[in-house]
Amino acid sequence: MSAALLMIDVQIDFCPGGALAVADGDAVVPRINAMQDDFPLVVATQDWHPAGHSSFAASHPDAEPFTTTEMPYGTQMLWPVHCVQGSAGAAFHADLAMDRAALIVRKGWNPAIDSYSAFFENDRSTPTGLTGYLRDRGVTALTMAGLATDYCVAYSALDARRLGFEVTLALDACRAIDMGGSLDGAMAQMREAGVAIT
Ligand code: VGL
Ligand code: ZN
Repeated sequence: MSAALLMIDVQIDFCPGGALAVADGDAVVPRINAMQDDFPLVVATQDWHPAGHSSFAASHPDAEPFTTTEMPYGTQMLWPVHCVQGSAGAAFHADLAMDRAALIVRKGWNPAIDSYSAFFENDRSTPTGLTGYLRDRGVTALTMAGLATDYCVAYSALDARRLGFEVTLALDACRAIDMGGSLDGAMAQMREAGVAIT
């Protein structure tokens, strides 16, 4: 069995002061840094949207952030403009140790489809390529940490279980957006799917 640490979206825009700030989001940084040496492989994801991305409320006439719209692939939450490719807010938190990251998976770059999961876009079928990378590297067990617990972390954990990986959620190294019961719902789904929560 080979294990990998997946560091999810530890970016400026998801930290206090950022465009889509998660409460206490930067608290994950020292925790994730401290975990890295326990893993032979470290992989990071980076939310990476083109300007005018379809998940931004500002890209839809009269739409407010944190409302939903129907996309061809299903219901999509509309977000404030965040993690625009090359912007300061899209950068990893400056204190996040990145030297050991063997791979950075950028996601959400397709203008027409959002991508919460590290494995599939929000149509739940277009792959990012991470599955093949991990399988090629002999990885069978994944530990996940980062932002946000109820969106990108949860979608990644659920997809990873579906793909047959052992999944552990390092809950104290995650922080949530937690809107309208989204955290409780995500935690229930992850427990149901067999995600180990520590
Ligand atoms: C995320 C909303 C929009 C996340 C990314 O990283 O959880 N959430 N884009
Ligand atoms: Zn995003």
